[in-house]
Amino acid sequence: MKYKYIVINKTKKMKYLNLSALLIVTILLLTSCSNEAKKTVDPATIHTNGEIDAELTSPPYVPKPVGDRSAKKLIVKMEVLEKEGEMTDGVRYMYWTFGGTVPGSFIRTRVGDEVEFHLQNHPDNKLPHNIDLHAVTGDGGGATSSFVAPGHEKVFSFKTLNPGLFVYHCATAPVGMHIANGMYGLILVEPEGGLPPVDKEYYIMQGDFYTKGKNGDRGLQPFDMQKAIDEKADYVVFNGKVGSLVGDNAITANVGETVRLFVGNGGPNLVSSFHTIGEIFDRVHVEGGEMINENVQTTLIPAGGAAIVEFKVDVPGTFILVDHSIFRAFNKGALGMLKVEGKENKKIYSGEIRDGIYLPEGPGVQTMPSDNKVAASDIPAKSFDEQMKFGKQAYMNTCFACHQAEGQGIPGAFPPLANSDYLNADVNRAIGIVLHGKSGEITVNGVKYNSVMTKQHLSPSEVADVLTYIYNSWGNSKKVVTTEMVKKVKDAK
Ligand code: HEC
Ligand SMILES: [Cu+2]
Repeated sequence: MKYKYIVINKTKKMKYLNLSALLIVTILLLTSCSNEAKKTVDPATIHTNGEIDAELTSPPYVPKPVGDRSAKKLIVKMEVLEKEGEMTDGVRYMYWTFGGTVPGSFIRTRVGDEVEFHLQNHPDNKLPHNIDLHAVTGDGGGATSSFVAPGHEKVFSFKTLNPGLFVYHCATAPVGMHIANGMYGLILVEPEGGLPPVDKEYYIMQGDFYTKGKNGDRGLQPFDMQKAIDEKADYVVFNGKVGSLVGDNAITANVGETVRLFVGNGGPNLVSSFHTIGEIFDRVHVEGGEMINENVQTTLIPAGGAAIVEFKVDVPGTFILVDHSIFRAFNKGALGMLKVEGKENKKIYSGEIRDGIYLPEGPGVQTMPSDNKVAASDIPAKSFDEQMKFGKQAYMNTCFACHQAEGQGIPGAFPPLANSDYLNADVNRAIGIVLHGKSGEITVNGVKYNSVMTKQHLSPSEVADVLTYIYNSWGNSKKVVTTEMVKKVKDAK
């Protein structure tokens, strides 16, 4: 305001001002005025008119946009449920949830809403809980007013003053443990008039989990406090479990549509480097706030923070969502999929134009003898169950990236291992492929592949385990492969 005053005085004195300079000053004045006008509306003074029940949704879905509705009293009824769920195949976990899911139900509000929050702790629960919403201006973000024992309900209310995407979480001691068990979610506060409309909106939230057993160890896995303190996560996942956004659970869009992802990070510990393979984020609401960055490859999402990413999908394909701290994606679960259908556009992406084999150092590259280090881990598995367990781990660590979680492969690129006639026809040939790699044309279930699988760095017992796992999964012929069989093939070469 002061600045504007000085400018006006000066312009009055300068009588020789030409028309164009005057015009520029006028434009400057107008823009500074409108900027100021926007900021001077105090959200605390926005009147609410009427009362509605909030629509709450489970991930990956979000409630309807607020559009241009006026500010209202918004009733949110959120139930805390402690319930067992599946972290990944064969691994169970006791989740603590807001609304029965991890992350918790999505809450959608607009600036100036008066949110009447009912936190209900189910009578079957064992522990008290509360809620700290980062969208709240007030003591503890609501936590101090919402501490609630099983079988009780607490009510408090707050006015949404700042637009943005905010994390909410339980803040009951030990706070880290409540968060680590899944007690977090997102609340969106839309600006006056709502966010610009898009075609598809989804809700994704990353979290890190700490289990007594190692990644993949079966059974009901208790929370491991020491690993959580050491920040050594066994699982890093989107939406509470491995594979929550993979295969049939993938999120979808059609070519030409605009997509908006509300991405949060519950932590408790790890920061996410959120990235979509084969897409560039056209717009990112940095940290979920008002600042917009454009043309972003990877956006950082702090623990207890969020981002809104928006992009148009131009070509069909499966776009992989990852935490680009990439071992988390391929080894700990932080991997999802966006499936886009529609017409190809060869100008934007050609697909494969030519397929030639490129081996500058000759085939030796693929058959390099491995060093002695593997020998140490080469302890033969004892029982069939152990072979299956170790085999699955080896599969998820080395084969999964290409042959996929259910051995289904990727059409045109990686042949299936599920129900594979090629695999089942010749066990020694299969052992050879894993030991030495494979190139040249092969036909699997009637489909031709002509690609390269590089040599896999596995010890003989690991090869035996992974093949036993594959042969005894997904409709294959149930062979058991022993370390001796692998050694025989190895020595024959
Ligand atoms: C980098 C990608 C990649 C990885 C990792 C990979 N493979 Fe392959 N695999 C391929 C490709 C490509 C082919 C086809 C090769 C060809 O066309 O000659 C193939 C073929 C095969 C085949 C024979 C074809 C069939 O479908 O039955 C078997 C068996 C196989 N792989 C097993 C494995 C196992 C076991 C692992 C993990 C230890 C593994 N692969 C890891 C890419 C990969
Ligand atoms: Cu809690």
